[in-house]
Amino acid sequence: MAKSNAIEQAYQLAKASYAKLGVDTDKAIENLKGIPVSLHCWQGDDVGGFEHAGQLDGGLAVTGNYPGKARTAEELRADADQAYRLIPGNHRFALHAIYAEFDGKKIDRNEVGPEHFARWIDWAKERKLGLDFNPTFFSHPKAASGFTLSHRDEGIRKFWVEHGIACRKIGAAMGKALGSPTVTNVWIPDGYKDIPVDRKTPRENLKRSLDEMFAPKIDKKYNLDAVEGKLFGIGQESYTVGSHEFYLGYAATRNILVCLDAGHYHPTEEMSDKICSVLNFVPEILLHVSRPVRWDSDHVVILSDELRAIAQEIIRGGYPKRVHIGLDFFDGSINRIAAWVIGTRCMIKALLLALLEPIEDLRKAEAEGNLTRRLALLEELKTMPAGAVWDYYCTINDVPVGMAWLDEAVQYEKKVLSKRG
Ligand code: RNT
Ligand code: ZN
Repeated sequence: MAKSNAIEQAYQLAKASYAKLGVDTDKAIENLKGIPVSLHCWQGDDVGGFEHAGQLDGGLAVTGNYPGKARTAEELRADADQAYRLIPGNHRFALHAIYAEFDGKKIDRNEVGPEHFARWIDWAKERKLGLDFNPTFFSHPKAASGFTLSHRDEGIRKFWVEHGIACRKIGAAMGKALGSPTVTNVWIPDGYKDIPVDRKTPRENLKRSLDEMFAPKIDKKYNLDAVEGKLFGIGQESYTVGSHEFYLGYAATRNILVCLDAGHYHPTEEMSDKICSVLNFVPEILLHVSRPVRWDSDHVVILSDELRAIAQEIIRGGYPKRVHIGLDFFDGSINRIAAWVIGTRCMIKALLLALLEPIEDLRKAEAEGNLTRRLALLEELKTMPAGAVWDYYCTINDVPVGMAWLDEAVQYEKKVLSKRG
């Protein structure tokens, strides 16, 4: 794509404006290139997967019936390819165990292996994408009771421990093949709809299961383990076994990653504020960037104040190497590729905005107690020409500028998605 003159000129003007504030836009762009975002495969097919063993459950719900969702791994890969063509930079892809390819064989969750992800790994390798992974502790007959790793039945509990171990090995195989560690994230749906009398036993079971699951040593060069807590789920309103306190304690004492999901807290609580808190106690974290609307609704991520705050915390804290940015939303009511693109472009934009702050100046003002300057500068920044820098970033990354990306997504919808019936 030829660099358009107007975009280049607008960029030069923006660069000069930012320079007056002491911000180097070229440097911001350089830094932005090095921050990958992990796109979640499950936006492409409403968390369906290819096992077709059962309905989506575990308190997860996708609403909307927009036509054209991916029905096979090939379709999902093609759709993801289309999304990546519209997203600037080099990124990652996050899979769930239910996206394995069994080629017609019947393979249960505890028997899944790297060979069932061979095509995904080849696909990622060709595109220089890193992969992340998730064991799937839902949509399965052995999860139908609402309990998995914390189950009181030893057989069921062990089954899920085996699934967890199998998935960590898959994560390691992915990380090894792609030369970049896979973050393998454990989220379980376990909990009660109504008030339990014994909150203790399931948590003790979960702790034991996790210890068994994480017992096989895997090189951190290949796989990083993460655990994701939650406040509540649909049908699990009264009690969540894997609460935040539980997992923070677990991750901190085991030196593994904790995953913070933006939709998993009380409605007035903000995930952004937790990043530098937990990084005092765990080596690295995984983020599930999502957008809760009144509940953990997993709306498509937009450039909200909270998204900006998340990016600011990562950049201001100097954490890009310790914070793995993953997305976690699913909307079946709009074009699913567009949903991926909107959410991911917003995440990248938020990072760019954070990189365009005169952070030393702001920090100095704060440290000196000059809170007037801090507020004035923060407000001034909101109307700086960041859009020109963003357009330029898209251009140098050979992806469409402005609304042109949507035209391409609509073309693909006409050519491909609408034929899916
Ligand atoms: C559920 C968790 C979990 C899932 C994905 C599909 O509340 O956020 O991360 O969304 O694993
Ligand atoms: Zn999540």
